[in-house]
Amino acid sequence: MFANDLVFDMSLNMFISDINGKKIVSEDSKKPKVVLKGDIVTYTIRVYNEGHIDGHFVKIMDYIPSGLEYIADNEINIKYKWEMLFDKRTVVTEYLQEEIIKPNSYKEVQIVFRVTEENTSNKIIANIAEIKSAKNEYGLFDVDSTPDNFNNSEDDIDLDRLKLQYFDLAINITAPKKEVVTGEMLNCTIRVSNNALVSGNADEIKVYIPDGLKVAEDSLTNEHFGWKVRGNIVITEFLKSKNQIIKGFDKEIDEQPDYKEIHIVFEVCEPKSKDRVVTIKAEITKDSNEFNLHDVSSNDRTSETQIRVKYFDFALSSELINATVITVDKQETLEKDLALYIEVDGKIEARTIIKYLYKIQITNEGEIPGYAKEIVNYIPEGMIFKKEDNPGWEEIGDKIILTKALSNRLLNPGETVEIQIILTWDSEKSSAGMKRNVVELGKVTNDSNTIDIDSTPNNKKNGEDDFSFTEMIVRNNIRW
Ligand SMILES: [Ca+2]
Ligand SMILES: [Ca+2]
Ligand SMILES: [Ca+2]
Ligand SMILES: [Ca+2]
Repeated sequence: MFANDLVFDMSLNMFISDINGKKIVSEDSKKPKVVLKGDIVTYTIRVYNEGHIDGHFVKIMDYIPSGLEYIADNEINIKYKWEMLFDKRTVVTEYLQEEIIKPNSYKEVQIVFRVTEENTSNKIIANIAEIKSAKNEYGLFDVDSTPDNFNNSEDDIDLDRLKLQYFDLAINITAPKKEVVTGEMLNCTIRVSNNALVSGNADEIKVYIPDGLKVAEDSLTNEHFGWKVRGNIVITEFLKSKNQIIKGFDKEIDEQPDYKEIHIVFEVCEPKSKDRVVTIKAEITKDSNEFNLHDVSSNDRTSETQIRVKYFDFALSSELINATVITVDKQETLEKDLALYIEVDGKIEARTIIKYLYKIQITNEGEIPGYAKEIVNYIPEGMIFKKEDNPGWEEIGDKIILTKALSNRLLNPGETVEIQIILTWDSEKSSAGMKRNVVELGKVTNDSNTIDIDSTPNNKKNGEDDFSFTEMIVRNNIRW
C-alpha cells in the first residue's frame, strides 16, 4: 500500500425509514415527511467508509430537535445503545464501537422519536446526526470532515425533515352589492377554503338571519344547497358530502388554496334598525378531516358582510303665498304675512271675497325615486273649494279634496316639486275666525314598495313630515 493511498474518509447519511411501523419509501428523500403529534418516527443512520483504510471506534451523535421526544424504553433505541447526554438535547451511541467499517461499505444504526409538536402549524422538524468520533490504525484525520463540530457543509453530518400536519378552514361570505332596496333578492356567496395540508369538509355552515333579510322562499338556489331555516339561523350540510371535500393546501405545490362555494338567496325586507345596516354572518359550525384534527385558527371560521337597505322618504310642506281680497269696488293682493290676518268690513252690502293661494311642495328626502300619487287637502270650516280655480283637484268628500296631478311625475332623491291650490272665503257664505288648512300626502309609491321611513300617508297625523297646515285669521269687523 502506497503512502498516498492512506486516505481516511468516513461520511454519514441519515433518513427517515419508518413512521408508526410503516416503512417509508420516498423518491425524493429530502422532501419532508408529513406527521401528526404522537407519531413514532424511526431514523436510519449509516456511516460509510469512502476512504481506503478501515474505520474503527465509530461513535454517532443525534441532536434532538424541539418537537421530538427521545423514547428511552423503545426497543430499537435499547438495541442500538443510545445514551442521553447531560444536556438532554443530545444522544450518543457507541453501538459501532466494536465494528470495523471496511472501505466501500457501511454500518448502520437506528433511532426512534415520538412527535410532540402540536398539530397547529406546518412547522418543519429537522433531526440531525453527526459522527462524534472515528478512528483508524494509522492515527489519520478524516480527509474532509471533523467529528463533533456541527458543520453542515461536511460529509459526516446529515439531517432529515418532518412536517407537521394541521387543519385550517376559512369561510368568507360576500354580497353581490352593498346597497339594496326592500323586496330585492340578494344572492350571497359563501366560500370555504382550505389553508392547511390536511384535506377536509365543512360539514355544517350556519348563517345568522339578520333583521332586514329573510331567506327567499321558493328559491331554486336555496333548495339546491339544502338550506334549512331554524328560527333565526339557516343551516346547510351541503359541503358534508364526499365530493365536496376541500383538498389540502401545500404551499410548495399549489398556487392557491382549494375551496368550495355555495350560495344563499335572501329577500330584503324593511329593517327595524335606524341605520338600516344589515350584517350577514356565516360560520363553519362543523367540520371533519381524516385525522380528526381541530382547526388551528378559530377567527376565520366566521365571516361577516354588511349591506345597507336604502330608505324612502317623501315629505310635504305647504304655505300661504298670498290672499286676494275682492270687494265691490276694489281688488287687492296681500302678500304672505299680511294675508295671514285679514279684517273685512262686516256690513252686508260690503260683500268681500278672499282668494287664498297656497303652494304645496313635495320633496324626496330619501334615497329611492318615487311618486306622490295623491295629495289630500282638508278644507277649513267655512271655506269654499271652487273647481274652476283648481282644475287638477277633485272633491272626494265633505271638505276633502284630492289631486293626482303628480301621479306620473317621478321624483328623484333630492328633488322637489310644487303644486298650488286656491281656496275661497266669501262673506256671504263663510264665517269669520281662525281657519286651518291641512294638506297631507294621500298616497306614495316606489318600485320596491319600500315604506316611508318616518311618515304614513293619509293618516292625518300632525307631526309627521308628510303633514302640513297653515292657519289664517279672518276678522269680520262689524261696523253698523
Ligand atoms: Ca469525511
Ligand atoms: Ca463534522
Ligand atoms: Ca316622510
Ligand atoms: Ca302622514
